[in-house]
Amino acid sequence: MRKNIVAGNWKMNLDLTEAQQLMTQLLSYSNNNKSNCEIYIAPPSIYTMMAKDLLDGSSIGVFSQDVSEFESGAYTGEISGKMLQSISANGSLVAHSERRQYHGETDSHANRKVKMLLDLGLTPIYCNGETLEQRKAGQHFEVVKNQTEVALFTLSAEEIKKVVIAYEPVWAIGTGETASPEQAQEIHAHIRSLIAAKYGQDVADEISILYGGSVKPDNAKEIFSKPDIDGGLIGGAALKIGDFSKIIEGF
Ligand code: G2H
Repeated sequence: MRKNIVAGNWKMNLDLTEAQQLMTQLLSYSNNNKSNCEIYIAPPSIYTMMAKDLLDGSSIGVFSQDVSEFESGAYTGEISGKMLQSISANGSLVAHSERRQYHGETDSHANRKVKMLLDLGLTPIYCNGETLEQRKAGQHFEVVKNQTEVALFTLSAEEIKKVVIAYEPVWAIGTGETASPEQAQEIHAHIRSLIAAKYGQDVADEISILYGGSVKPDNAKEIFSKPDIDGGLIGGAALKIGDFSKIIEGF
């Protein structure tokens, strides 16, 4: 059956000393952790290799926060999938709403990035979700459908099974505003039903769909208890070991 996952998206936070300290804390935490989920972190790219080194031999996987859609070449500031593969990173977030908002990323970009990661044997965590305006206009089901179809539905069944999806309503990101567990569950079930309609229920049942958007220690357990919510993509609360570990223990 599908995996439970808690992934920490550190975004553009922490200096070197703070990042090292948090990785060391995560390492000792993971040695004693008995929770029923996989744990990943996505630190800023400058710390990705350090994370691989410090967490070597632990159960914590390392992701990039973004990856180029291109293989190599004159793309200043970008990181390629092959580079991630060469440091044995697990994969990359793709199309996080902050990449969409500040860097013009679309689901067509996401589609190419997802395919490129899969071809390299890496795991994409593909992010989608509606804005506040779209939710207020009652368009959230349609928006998420379009996003999912454009980004993922060119994949084969074998490929899409390896994708992790993170539903992150934009209005709940870093705002302290969380989708209720019921609101999140209905979109997760919707995404799974879209995949089931295209690829079959067996394929849909294998895909982990994470919720992201102001997940905190006090709401994680209830969110994770929903049948179609297989974990969380955690931002602010992933920056403190106490908060992150309590969220993990929501499983
Ligand atoms: C959503 C989430 C992590 P936060 O962006 O991807 O961040 O938990 O701070 O809302």
